Amino acid sequence: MQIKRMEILASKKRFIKRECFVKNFLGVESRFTSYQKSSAVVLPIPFEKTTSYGKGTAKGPDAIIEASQYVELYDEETNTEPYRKGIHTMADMDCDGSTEVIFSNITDAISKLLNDNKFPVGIGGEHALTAPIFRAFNNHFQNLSILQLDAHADLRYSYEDSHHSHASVMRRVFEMNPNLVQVGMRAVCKKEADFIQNHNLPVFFAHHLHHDGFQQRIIQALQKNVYITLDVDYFDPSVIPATGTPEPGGFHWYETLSFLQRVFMQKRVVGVDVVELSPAEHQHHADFTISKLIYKLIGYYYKWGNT
Ligand SMILES: [Mn+2]
Repeated sequence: MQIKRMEILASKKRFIKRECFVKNFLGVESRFTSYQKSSAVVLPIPFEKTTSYGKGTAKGPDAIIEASQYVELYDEETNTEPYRKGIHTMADMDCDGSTEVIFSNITDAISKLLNDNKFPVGIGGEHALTAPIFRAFNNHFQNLSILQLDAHADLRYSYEDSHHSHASVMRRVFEMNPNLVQVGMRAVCKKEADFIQNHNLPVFFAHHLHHDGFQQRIIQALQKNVYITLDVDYFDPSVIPATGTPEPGGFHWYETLSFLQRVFMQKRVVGVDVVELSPAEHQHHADFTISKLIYKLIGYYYKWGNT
């Protein structure tokens, strides 16, 4: 497979050769990747400070970009070649130093993208980074919801003495903006369950979702503008085993795509992040699947998004 793609690359000369590959999502040539011409901008954020079980999310962005070199550029679902509309890849966010400084840099970087009318695509890294990303969206947009696809609610007030934990990230988000719609939960603690009930949060638990009509009920719970955060443990571990806190009973490829398509068609999706991939040896299918998912999201944005 790799050899075949390399032959294609060499013969069509469409791609940057791997030897001089410099962190470009999909590895396409520079006329498709300039900042100026691209609405979609990929921002790699290798932030990892609070992962509690399996580790390795700091390596997620590299693995996603590496795997993206093998993603087919034509998308048969939308009959489009989204890369032709431009996908710019930023340099990695610097994730050394204090969490406060890193978070404020993340918010600044996203704010700049939004001021430039970009469609930010954050790739993690651990889920904690969604809070500083969302802060920028929340400052920028009115009527904004956050749609969280995740196995976990991440609503703990704090976790292991940290307010910036992956396990409390959506509590921080909720404090900024209560328009939180959670999908796919199948591991919540009692306090989170109480919090969900007390605040009457629209939480679509995994065991609820295999009934007809659930997709539309979720979409009805969203405001006009939607930011999507996708923790890869939302997927079933058979789809994505490479994540720190896997939970059985998750979601599969096509049901996820059909749901996300509906969201893009019916709402104005203003940005996304995809977090918590922990690349593992012999599980490169997980890296590839997440790369392909990100390309799908960009494709949906170009096809149905408000560009
Ligand atoms: Mn999460």
